[in-house]
Amino acid sequence: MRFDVITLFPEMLAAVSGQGITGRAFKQGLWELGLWNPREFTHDAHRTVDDRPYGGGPGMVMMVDPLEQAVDAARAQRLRQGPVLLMSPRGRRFDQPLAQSLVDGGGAILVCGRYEGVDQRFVDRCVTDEVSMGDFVLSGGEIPAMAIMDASVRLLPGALNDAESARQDSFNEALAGLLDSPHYTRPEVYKNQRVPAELLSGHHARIAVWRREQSLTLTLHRRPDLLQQARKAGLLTDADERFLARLAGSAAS
Ligand code: 9WO
Repeated sequence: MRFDVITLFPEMLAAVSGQGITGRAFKQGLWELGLWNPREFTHDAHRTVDDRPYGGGPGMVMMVDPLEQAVDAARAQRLRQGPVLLMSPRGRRFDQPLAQSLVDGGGAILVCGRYEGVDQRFVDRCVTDEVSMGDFVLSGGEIPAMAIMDASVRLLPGALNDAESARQDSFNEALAGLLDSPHYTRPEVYKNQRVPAELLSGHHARIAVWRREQSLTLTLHRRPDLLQQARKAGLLTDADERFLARLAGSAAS
């Protein structure tokens, strides 16, 4: 897998290639990172990458030519071409299936805008999809690009150790169905707050039931859409439905 990132701030991307799970996978050679600064593809003395917007308005717009040349240079280094994704709140919402499809396709070219945005002709000429992390505005696309790479690299075979893989499996289950139950570690009592007795019982079956019920309660309250999805996917057992009916009953009274 290979990601190529088009960015005016390539140093930012060291956070993903240099540290943690993604950094370890990078050192193992499981994925490659190409960094392309549009400033390196300018030809004027000031190395200009932005200019004032036609029609007026605040701020500056990234110019089409340095961006297109950076994408072309990235393409020339790629064996499998893959999509060219622009980080933008106007785009398709990023999710786990999109991360998996990037892994399956061998990666992508990720374009990070700065200033007020990029010249639309660059979008029309080079961008295959716009991708959003959610309904908020950032100062640039670099952090969304890092999120995409983090989510993708974790899915590569060999990127996670055994403990991390077990955790990933339960997270995938949670994404397909329910939110994760709460976690506790030492101490048993912190400022009068106890760890739930069920988790200290040592009864594996009882612990599993408690966690499942916590997940169901949390998902019902915070993400009823996910609960409905899980129901439709046939992920809820008869015991789950009985527990949810009991919850609905006690909430009504
Ligand atoms: C900003 C914007 C705001 C409202 C509607 C559309 C928009 N597009 C952009 C945009 O592409 N901005 C560029 C990248 C330049 C300014 C900083 N950028 C950015 C990307 N801000 N926020 C994002 C972003 C990307 C993905 N998910 C959430 C936010």
